[in-house]
Amino acid sequence: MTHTTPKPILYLKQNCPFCLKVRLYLLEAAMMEDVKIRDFAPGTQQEDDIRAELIPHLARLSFPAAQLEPGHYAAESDDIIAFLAAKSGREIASMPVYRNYVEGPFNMAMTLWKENQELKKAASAA
Ligand SMILES: N[C@@H](CCC(=O)N[C@@H](CS)C(=O)NCC(=O)O)C(=O)O
Repeated sequence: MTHTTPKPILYLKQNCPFCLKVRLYLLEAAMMEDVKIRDFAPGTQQEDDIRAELIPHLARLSFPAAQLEPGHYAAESDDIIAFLAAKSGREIASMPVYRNYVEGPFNMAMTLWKENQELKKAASAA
């Protein structure tokens, strides 16, 4: 990746499972120096400032979010990773740490979260 254009800016919430996908991709692809990370803890002034900065640029704000290129914003972890993968040329298929996280703990967390939502809905309807 050349640095003649500004580095992508990544907005990452601490301990967020979707943001961890992006962090793992960056680490395994050795891309930490190719991006600028704006990291924040939930409930802080830093979070309020980042939200105020991003809201005008995104139809729906969630984290991770990124300014991939000047004026080009994204707020889907898979879109952000696809952009980084295209820049790095690193195939996700050849990245065991990233894949183990996504296919293991990440998928498990998503499955349990969905099940929990359904159980809560069923319990409140009973
Ligand atoms: N589809 C999104 C989901 C991301 C998501 O739900 N992130 C949570 C943080 S863990 C979030 O942003 N929640 C709403 C918020 O903090 O405003 C992605 O894959 O990037």
